[in-house]
Amino acid sequence: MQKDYLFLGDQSVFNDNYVLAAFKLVPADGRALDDVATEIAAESSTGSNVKIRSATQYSTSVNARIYDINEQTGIVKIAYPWIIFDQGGNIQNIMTFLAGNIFGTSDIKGCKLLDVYFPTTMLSQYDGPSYTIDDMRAYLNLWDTPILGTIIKPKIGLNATEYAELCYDFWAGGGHFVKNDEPQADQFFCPYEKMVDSIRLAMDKAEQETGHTKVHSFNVSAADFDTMIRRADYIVEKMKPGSYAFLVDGITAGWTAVQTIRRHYPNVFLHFHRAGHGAFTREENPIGYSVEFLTKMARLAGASGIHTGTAGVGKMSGDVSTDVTSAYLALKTKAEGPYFTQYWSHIPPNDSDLVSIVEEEEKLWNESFEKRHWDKNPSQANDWRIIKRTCPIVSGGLNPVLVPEFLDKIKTIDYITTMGGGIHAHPMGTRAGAKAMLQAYDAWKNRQSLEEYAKNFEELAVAIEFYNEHGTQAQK
Ligand code: CAP
Ligand code: MG
Ligand code: MG
Repeated sequence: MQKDYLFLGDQSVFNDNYVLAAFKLVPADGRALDDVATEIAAESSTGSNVKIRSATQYSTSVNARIYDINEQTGIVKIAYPWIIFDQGGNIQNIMTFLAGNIFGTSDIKGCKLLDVYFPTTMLSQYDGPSYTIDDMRAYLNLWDTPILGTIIKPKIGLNATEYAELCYDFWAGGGHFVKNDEPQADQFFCPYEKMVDSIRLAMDKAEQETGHTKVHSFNVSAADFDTMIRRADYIVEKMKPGSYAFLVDGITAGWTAVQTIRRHYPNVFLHFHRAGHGAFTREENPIGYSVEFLTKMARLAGASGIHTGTAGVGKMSGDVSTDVTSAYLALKTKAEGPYFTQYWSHIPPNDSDLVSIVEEEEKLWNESFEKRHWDKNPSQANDWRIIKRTCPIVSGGLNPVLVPEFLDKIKTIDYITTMGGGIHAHPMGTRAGAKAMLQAYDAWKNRQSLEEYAKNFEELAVAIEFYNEHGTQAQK
């Protein structure tokens, strides 16, 4: 037991100098919860597994502080002086403290970081998002549906021309947004620069035919930052400003890769793909962190969008509450996490202006869903006091048939959705898949059932028949 980290009932942790973290701890056999909690607090802040003699008065003053232990639930709340973190807004360093060695210590059988609270003073040290869904909506001139996208499938293996052809088919069918799949990079059968060049030609043709702007999200993850920057710069050179996003595989490429792209390209939508997150976030994992925690870290890092799951509607694990809470933590100025209410603002929560901004946002939030339309100048878009929002990217086993069910759960249109199989498995092909997707959202906008609406739209009718038989639900 390392008592130097035990501050049960300490109220000073709420004085805006501390990051607050909620862990669910399961002690190793025969160990007491409070004993193990002090080991976790020591290892995730200043100490080791034995009381060190070299601690100074100052180092002791920045010890993590356990301020609450719930013996019934195993929930332990620990406060970290936020000045212990690397200066200059470094997310990687926070992760090393809070989600580092403690996952490996033998003191625990379970250590799940469920939620985190960032104090107001700390937020100004971190980047937060720069280019957001509001900027993308303006570029696409799209205000009355989510941004409707696809992932090119097969996941990998097409040459640049075949890849671009599917982009054209989807965009010509009315789709707005295409993304590389998470492993797409510079493979010998699809050289990176040839892929970019082909996509530009396909985009130009689709824009000319449809009269609408289009967006492509390019995976810029790579072996090193120089290569990432080289790929990103080629895209900047070849594509129109606003017509591209940069996708980073945030878990496998890492937080420093995410922040490098955020800082080099503040005027580009930063797409955080979370492939690999399941190893940390799945409900069955007793060791790791929650989707809510990951989503908060991504917004702090400045992701313009992060995948937040399909609220149990698609193919990935992840329950409604987790995915909806995460989407709201990404989007809202005041958002309820599992254990903490987070204010994404540089002014204190009790500031009367912030109170009215939050009230106004809540009103706009409810209206935009009911009206099926988002206002063109969301309250927080250019407010110096507010950390811009990160938009949910909703993907994973979705198809046109699942649109109403998901909308009923998420209750906002402010997200990007990407359907892979939900477009490219359509019996009439990719272009029809895109049309079916748009028709499904049109049905929702017109408050009609899909079946009713499909009476006049063959692509949706075929999608309903096909995906009811082959879609995600049937595969479960
Ligand atoms: C979806 C997807 C996405 C996952 C990521 C895939 O394809 O492209 O990477 O959705 O999961 O490779 O599976 P489908 P999450 O639409 O064909 O399923 O969004 O949960 O991070
Ligand atoms: Mg074609
Ligand atoms: Mg994918």
